[in-house]
Amino acid sequence: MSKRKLNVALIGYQFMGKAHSNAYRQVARFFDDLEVEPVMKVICGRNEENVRKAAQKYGWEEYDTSWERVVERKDIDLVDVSVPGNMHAPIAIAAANAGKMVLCEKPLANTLAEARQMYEAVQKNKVPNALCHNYRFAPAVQLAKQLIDEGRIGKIYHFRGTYLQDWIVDPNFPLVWRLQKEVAGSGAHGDLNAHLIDMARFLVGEIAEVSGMMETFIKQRPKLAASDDRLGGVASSEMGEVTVDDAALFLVRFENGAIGSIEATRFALGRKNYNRFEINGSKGSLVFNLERMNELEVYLQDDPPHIRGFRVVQASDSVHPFMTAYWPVGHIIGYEHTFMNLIYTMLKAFDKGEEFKPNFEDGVRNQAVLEAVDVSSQQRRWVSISEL
Ligand code: SOE
Repeated sequence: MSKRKLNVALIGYQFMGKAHSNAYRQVARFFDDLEVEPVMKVICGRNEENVRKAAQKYGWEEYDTSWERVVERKDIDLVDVSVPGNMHAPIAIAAANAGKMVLCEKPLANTLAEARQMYEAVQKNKVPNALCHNYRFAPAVQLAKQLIDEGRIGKIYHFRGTYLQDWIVDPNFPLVWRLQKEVAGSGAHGDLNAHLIDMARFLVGEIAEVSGMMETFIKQRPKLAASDDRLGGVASSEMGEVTVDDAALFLVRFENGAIGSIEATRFALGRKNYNRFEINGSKGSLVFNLERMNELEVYLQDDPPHIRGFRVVQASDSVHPFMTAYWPVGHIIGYEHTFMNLIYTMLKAFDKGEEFKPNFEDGVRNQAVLEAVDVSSQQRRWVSISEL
């Protein structure tokens, strides 16, 4: 069966550009039931030499250095925004105004005001929209959602989320864009807590109020001489100001009565990409940790008392979400597959004219929580999301 074509333009070619390119290239080869096939039309970036190399390496038909030109192209159906946060709003709004479908990297924007403008643009133009919180699409996380929806965990009392990394502990680590407020919006908070907020809302429900604190341990760093396509680069001898948080943690009260804690840091030595949550309910508990992303720990109070305990479910059987697309039972998947699963789900939804989640509305809700924590930390008080 020949598949319908959907022409994609990707803005950005670094870390996320690589992850998204891989997903577009592979998705239709794994998911047989996908009736639409993404065509990798054009990749866009400011540096011509780099974007030309990226086009060749990742398999894009063309490259361009002007996102303004790309979003206006008649032959483009979907614009994928995979650039630093300060450029999300202008590109996504222009794409929506040009009638394109839009996928945007997280966090949706650098401020709540920008996020709201982006949401308005997709609403006004009635364009399908998606937000790239890839961890929702790990099969073990989808299984957690299924168990909660089936009522197996009961009424949820606690969400405990920690996202721990250690890549900037060295004071000589250079001032990359992720450490500059005018580019990234915030530090560990928007980069990592955004994932946990999205996860908490996905699994537990809407957040009502927060009380938080944020800290920047290293206030000056060597300016960047040259960046690499990972997270770092080469330090220069000149120093510059770090204008974002290194760590941000907060307490949460959910609308449904559950309470929680959420913490992100880039200063937890030994923790590389420790994105973990624990949920405790009236009938059981769940634990997920990205560092062991194929597994979900499940505790069920209804088990016979003599064998009650956390069991480790490897979410890589054919009954688990997305897994039939890949390998025989037990042949596990990795980080890049979370993007494939997301893009598969998004393409399928867009093709059928159905809503995809998380979308820009979720982006606004996530952003409101991020901003409430910021206000709470500055004013040293509890902040209701409805205040913003
Ligand atoms: C770097 O902190 C980073 O790559 C984030 O930008 C991603 O969103 C997160 O998934 C992993 O860590």
